[in-house]
Amino acid sequence: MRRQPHRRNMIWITADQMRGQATGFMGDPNVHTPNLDRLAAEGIVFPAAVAGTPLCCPFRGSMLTGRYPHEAVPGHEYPLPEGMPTLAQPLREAGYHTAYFGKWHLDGFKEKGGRAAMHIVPEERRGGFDQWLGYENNNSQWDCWVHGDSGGGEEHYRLPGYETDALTDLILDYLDERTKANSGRPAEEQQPFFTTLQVQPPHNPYVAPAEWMDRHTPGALALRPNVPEIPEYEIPARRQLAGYYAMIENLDWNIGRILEKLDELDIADDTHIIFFSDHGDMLGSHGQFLKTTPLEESLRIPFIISAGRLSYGEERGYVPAPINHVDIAPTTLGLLGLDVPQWMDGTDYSAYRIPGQDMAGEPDSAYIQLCVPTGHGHSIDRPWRGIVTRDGWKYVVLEGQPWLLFNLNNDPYEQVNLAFNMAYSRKRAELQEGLQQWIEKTNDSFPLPDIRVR
Ligand SMILES: [Ca+2]
Repeated sequence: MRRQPHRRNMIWITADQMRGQATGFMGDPNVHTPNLDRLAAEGIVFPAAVAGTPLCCPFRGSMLTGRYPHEAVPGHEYPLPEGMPTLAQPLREAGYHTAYFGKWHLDGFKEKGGRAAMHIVPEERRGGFDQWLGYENNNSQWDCWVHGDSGGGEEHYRLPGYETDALTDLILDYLDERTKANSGRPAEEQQPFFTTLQVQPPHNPYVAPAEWMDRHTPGALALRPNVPEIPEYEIPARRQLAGYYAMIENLDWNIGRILEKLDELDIADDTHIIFFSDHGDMLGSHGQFLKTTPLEESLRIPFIISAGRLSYGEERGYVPAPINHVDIAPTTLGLLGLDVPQWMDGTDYSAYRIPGQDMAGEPDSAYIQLCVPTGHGHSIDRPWRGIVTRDGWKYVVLEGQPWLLFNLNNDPYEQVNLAFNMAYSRKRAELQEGLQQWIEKTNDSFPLPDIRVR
């Protein structure tokens, strides 16, 4: 017999810098992702999902707190504010066992002070999870150190082999342990769990095990049409993409190992899986690399709500809502049948997955921001604010200045900027009105441009 929804388990699988376009089910011709395709086919896909701030630390702060970056983690190497509750709190109050594995990047460690992979996040700054084994930041997939406590006291060691494979091994062990802890107990006494696998691939450096690297040849890749045919951009784009796709295929294989384990332990039916990334990667589109820009390759993330096994009792299909970073925690609680605390700003989208439930209070747009520029090369050098609408428009402003206006319905590669086109001044005013509402609603502040037509 199926357990009550609130007793189901939850696994988040989170990639780093994996853009939303780079999967088989989204039509990328260069990559084979059979396990992600299976999750997508059996679950709910949000093709319009966005990283409200396309940058690690702010995204992760919002992911765990359901609050916008300006109220949580505004910029690169900013810490999660002292004492701020995370998703772990309502989960633990509801009796969940909670465990976090992998990349954290929320302790405010400054990379110029040494290698963040060797930084030990203090126990009281691990977000309130029962178990926590991970690292602040790594960027070296063959030399991945973890620090923390996976149940047997503090430990610090170098993971064997490739990061994604080794972190997945930790999750597989955890699934074994939780199943063992519940074995022999009646269903109502079994403790459900929340766990997450947070891997850094396909973040640069673009390196995967040889078995995966062998599958991709830079010159044979089909580039997005917005990668300029200029050697300075095209050559590095091809070289990076070959490794990028290898890393994604390796991650996909590891997701397959998790699905097999859930089957083996007979908990596939009882386990929700949410797959997403913290932002994308430009990889040569518009002659740009990496992130922090609101362009599609940086902003758009994969987002799937699925389960360990196909369930005919749940909704499937594609949902056009621009689900955002702040919505992940509320949606997680909603899927588990738990109340969303007042301090979370995001929207619970679980009704799209749960049969017989209707969405209420769904916004018609997502609020996107870069509060604090990183100062890194290949990044945007000033703050911006913007809005992405459910009906396919994107509008972004710099301080006191319009910047970008795209109709994604007919221009998915963002080749025509309408921000200064008089024919679209009314659309621009409408979108700026929506943007202003977001700024007010979220207690943000930003000098909007004067866009009155003279
Ligand atoms: Ca990241």
